[in-house]
Amino acid sequence: MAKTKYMVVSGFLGAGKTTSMIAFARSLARRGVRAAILANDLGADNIVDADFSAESGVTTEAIAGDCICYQHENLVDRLRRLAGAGAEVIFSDIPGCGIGALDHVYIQLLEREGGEFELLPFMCVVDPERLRMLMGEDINLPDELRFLLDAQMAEADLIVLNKTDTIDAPQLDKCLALIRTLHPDTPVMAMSARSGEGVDAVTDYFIARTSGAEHREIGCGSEAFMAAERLLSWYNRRVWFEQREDRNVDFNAVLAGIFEDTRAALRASGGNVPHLKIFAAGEGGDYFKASLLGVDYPVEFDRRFERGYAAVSAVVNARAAAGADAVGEAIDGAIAAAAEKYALRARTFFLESFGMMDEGRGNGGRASRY
Ligand SMILES: Nc1nc2c(ncn2[C@@H]2O[C@H](COP(=O)(O)OP(=O)(O)OP(=O)(O)O)[C@@H](O)[C@H]2O)c(=O)[nH]1
Ligand SMILES: [Mg+2]
Repeated sequence: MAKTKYMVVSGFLGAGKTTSMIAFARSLARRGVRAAILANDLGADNIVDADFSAESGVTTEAIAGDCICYQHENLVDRLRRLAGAGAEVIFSDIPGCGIGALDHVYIQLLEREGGEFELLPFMCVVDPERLRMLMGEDINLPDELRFLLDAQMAEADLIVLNKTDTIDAPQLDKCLALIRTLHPDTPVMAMSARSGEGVDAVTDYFIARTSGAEHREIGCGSEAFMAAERLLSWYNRRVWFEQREDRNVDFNAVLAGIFEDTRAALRASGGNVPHLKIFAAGEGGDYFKASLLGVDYPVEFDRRFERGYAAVSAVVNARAAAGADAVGEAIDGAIAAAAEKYALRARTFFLESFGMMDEGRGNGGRASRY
């Protein structure tokens, strides 16, 4: 029997990893190849990307709680399960601030599972807008984050410039030239996961190749890495909004308001949010999913509700360049404002919020006396 193919998709927050994995899975489905997504994130639960991928019709499992780099047995279990259920190709992403999966996932899989899986080229997805950071431009993100963007490309076997629908031909050339200058030995391809342009060509490329899976020195754990991670925080919340008098509340407006109020509060406190996402499921396949890729950009609605509801359960995920407290306050305030404006009761059933380098996150809940 053919080995199950496995590919890690890395890339900065909001680069389009999830959208790309869905697009690749569809491209493979058109060829009669069954693909699955193992959606990875740091939070314990309530991950927008997992819900969104599953709603998009691709077999999806979530592997949460930490990066796949640090839960090898669990990762292998999940891969075996998906393979057992018929997946011929499995994609998994890593949290958008992460590096290190080449060592911790690919090389570990080779060493410990003895080539049970065929490792496809390690992919890094890049957003042209974020690439401006490496062109010396200010896009309102801390300079320290440049390290991550570049290290992610340095780790990859294949760099995919995504979102080509957002740039013109000269900008495309400029982006490709920059990537080739920074990483002259790495193949670069361009596509739009959203429009589909170039997706089949990228799929043709990676499906026919394997990764060398050799260690590369990219500064994992370095001071530059720590400095970038210290600036980032994660926030996940699931809220149940309900309204007993009106069965047709316009939740598109409610959720759009949460984006706008969060944006305003973070602007006022000087923070930014490289990726704020909200997912909410309606009935019969109806759902809402939108993303904000920073306080200076418009909200992108991947899908709006087709009808009104009396109540919805919304999952809010923020990956912010701001302190965890500031992000929490901004979103709490936005949710409270939405509830008040639309006379909704808002009940929170899940909440977690942490700075990437917060001591209490890593010490397993032990006490300190310093
Ligand atoms: N215009 C355009 N937008 C895209 C494309 N690919 C993704 N997006 C949008 O960019 C936003 C982020 O995409 P995701 O796929 O969620 O990005 P991600 O890398 O998985 O984000 P994180 O998991 O949070 O790091 C969404 O609003 C997508 O619809 C593309 O090719 N073109
Ligand atoms: Mg994602």
